[in-house]
Amino acid sequence: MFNAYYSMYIFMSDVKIKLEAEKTTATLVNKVYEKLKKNISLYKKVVNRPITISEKILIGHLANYKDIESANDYLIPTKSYVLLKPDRVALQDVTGQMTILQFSQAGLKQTSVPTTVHCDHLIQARVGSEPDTKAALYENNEVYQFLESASRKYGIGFWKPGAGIIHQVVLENYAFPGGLMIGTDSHTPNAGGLGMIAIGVGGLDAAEVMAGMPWELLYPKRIGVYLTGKLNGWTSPKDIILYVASKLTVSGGTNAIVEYFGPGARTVSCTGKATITNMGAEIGATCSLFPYDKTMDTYLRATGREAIADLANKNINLLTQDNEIEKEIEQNPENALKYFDQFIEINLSNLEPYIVGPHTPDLARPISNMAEDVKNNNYLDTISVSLIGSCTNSSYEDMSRAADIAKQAKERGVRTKIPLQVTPGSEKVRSTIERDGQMQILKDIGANVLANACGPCIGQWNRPELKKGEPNTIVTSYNRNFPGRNDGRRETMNFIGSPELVIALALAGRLSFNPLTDSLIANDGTLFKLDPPKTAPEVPENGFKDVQDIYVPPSDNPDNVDIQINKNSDRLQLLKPFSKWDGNDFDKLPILAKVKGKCTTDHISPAGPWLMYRGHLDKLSDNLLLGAVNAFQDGKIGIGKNILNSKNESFAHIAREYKTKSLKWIIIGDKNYGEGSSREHAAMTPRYLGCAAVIAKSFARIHETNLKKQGILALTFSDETDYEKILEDDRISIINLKDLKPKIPVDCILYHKDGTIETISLQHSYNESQLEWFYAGSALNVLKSKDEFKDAENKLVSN
Ligand code: MIC
Ligand code: SF4
Repeated sequence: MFNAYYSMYIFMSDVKIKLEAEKTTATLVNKVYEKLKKNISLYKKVVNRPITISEKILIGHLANYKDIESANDYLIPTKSYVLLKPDRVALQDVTGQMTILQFSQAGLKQTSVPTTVHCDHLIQARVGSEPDTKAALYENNEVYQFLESASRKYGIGFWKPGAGIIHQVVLENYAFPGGLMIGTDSHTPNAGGLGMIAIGVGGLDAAEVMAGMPWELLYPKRIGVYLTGKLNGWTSPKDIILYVASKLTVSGGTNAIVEYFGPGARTVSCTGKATITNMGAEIGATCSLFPYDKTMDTYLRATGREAIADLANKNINLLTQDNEIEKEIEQNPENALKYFDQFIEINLSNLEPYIVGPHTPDLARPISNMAEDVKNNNYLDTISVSLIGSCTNSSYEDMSRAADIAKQAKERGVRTKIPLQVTPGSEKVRSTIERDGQMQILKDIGANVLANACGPCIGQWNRPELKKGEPNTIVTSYNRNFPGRNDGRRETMNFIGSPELVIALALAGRLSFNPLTDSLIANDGTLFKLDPPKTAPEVPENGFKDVQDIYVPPSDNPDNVDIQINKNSDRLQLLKPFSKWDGNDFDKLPILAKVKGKCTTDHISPAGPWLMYRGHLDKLSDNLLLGAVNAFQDGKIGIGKNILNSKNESFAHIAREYKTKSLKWIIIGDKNYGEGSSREHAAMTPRYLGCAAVIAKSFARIHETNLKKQGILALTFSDETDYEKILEDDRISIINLKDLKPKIPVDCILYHKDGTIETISLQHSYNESQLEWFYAGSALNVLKSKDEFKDAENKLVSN
């Protein structure tokens, strides 16, 4: 369906299928297991204790074997940086543009690591799947052409628009137990459902790995989640992660790997596990994962990867934690602290369905408390739109359970009271549920099917029916619900639950409905209660439908492929290197913004209509801090005081003016600054407009790395209360920059308007090599100065 449109707009000459470099072949997996075996056996001798699954996979991917010998000193959780060799890189179409632009600067002919690009974020939800995909192909033609030609040239697998959302397509085709993958999207940990350590990173991290360099990670601590019992009734895998999020909060997983295990874990389907690990991003975890088990075997076989399933079964000891750990915890849960820094136990048999929101994914309550919460908080009870699907919850099992609820309604002549939008995660699932009837049942109760893409999850959602500023409630089975996230409107309140719960709420049309206790009215006027959804098949009984023509392999004539960027393009712009540090301290710099409260990457560099400029740094920079709440001005959003004229103007406008005057500036952040996505644009746009430093109470992991990589000094207050000392007209100096050293605090002087001066102390987490990024102006400048890349010729030119 999509392909006809696709070929109308995208040239596809000289596509010849030969290279398999981008695939996860059994040979590759075997090689990974051989290395795991060797490294783990040495590590066990060194630490002399049973080890967990994340330890096994990380140790098995260390870049330097000799580091294992000194593991007791070298691998200190949250203290040591380790160098790893990932097996794969996954890119999506909006972060992938910058990644490829940066990779091209290394001047290599091909990527060194299997890589794929997925066109999912740029399709706007307007009417429905076909017209929306067609419109996206037309509107984004230039970007798709760039991504496709670069993929074919550099040996990257290219998944066309309509093929599906990155994390689903990766799960169906590339993820494998025991592997290590990085992806330029924060929900890359979705692949943890298939036993892989999969971590979201900024584009430059990915570009470096594609260029063959090792990848650096702060060695994570471990959070163990021990599952017993079995999900039943209305409770689904989604409720496990919503419950965990409520316990750990949006920053509780920072620099931690969350390991799920125990008898309960083995009862959750592979795709259900992926829902849980996907949403680990919402607690800021480095990643989450499950040990290998039968459900993964089932999923691998159903997706045509029998050889990998066989290999995994043969190497099961490498892919599961040592048996002693679970046994010891069974005897006494306190033993968990021998292996984990934090421990949570959940009896799935007692877990209730949860609903979280609005505006933050850790504001959770069991559905039984929702009605009261609606009353107490004056939430708008009437729901405007319900949405299911996304990268988080669109598996065959999810759709089957959602369809089970829909069927009960259909049998009583009931349709949803409000619009129901379905965004399938992949063409494989979409076409299979079309064949098997689930989609038809959903349509029968009123569902509209959107493209296999991110759409309303990332602000690519056109809602002309909604008046400007109109408060409204939506319910989704997605993962994020920051203000402005879904439709660009801060007044929209997004509540998140499982797909089956969302369908139930859509039938009732109100948030306070509890399907476990409340009744609906049938077409004949009688009252009825919905039965809990029946257990659904983990994978389709008749196999997944085979889907053709959604993928373009790398060219076997890469030298003949040209990648062109039009120099007048407003979508793509070649990157100019950021200038290196000029050797001077930051002297009396103004504060562009002091941000109050939550400041996610969606607040710093919003998505929605801005997604189209993700390959054009200059244009994109106009969205700088659009959603940030100004701490100085009673919660004003996106605007602040321009010190050059004392007027209130948008942050982006002020920053541009400072830039023209060569005046650098500073951002002050609150807690967990940069929470959420992996978009390095939230570091590149401030850098481009002259940001020298961000000083925050704390940072989210990916964003902190992105700031460092792009050459912005990322600092935290030694004493959080110093945040209060910073006033609107202050000038800030950060001194002794030439002497920055790992673990040594940095001095900062506040010059207040009334003439008083205060000195405060700041911390940082740079190691020696990261400090080089700051001095060189960016990590990319460091990469380009390395011997192997020095003479490299950038293959990209504007015409
Ligand atoms: C998101 O869910 O916020 C995104 C859009 O997928 C981002 C990536 C991006 O901003 O391009 C993410 O999660 O990293
Ligand atoms: Fe796309 Fe939403 Fe998933 Fe991000 S969270 S990859 S925007 S579907």
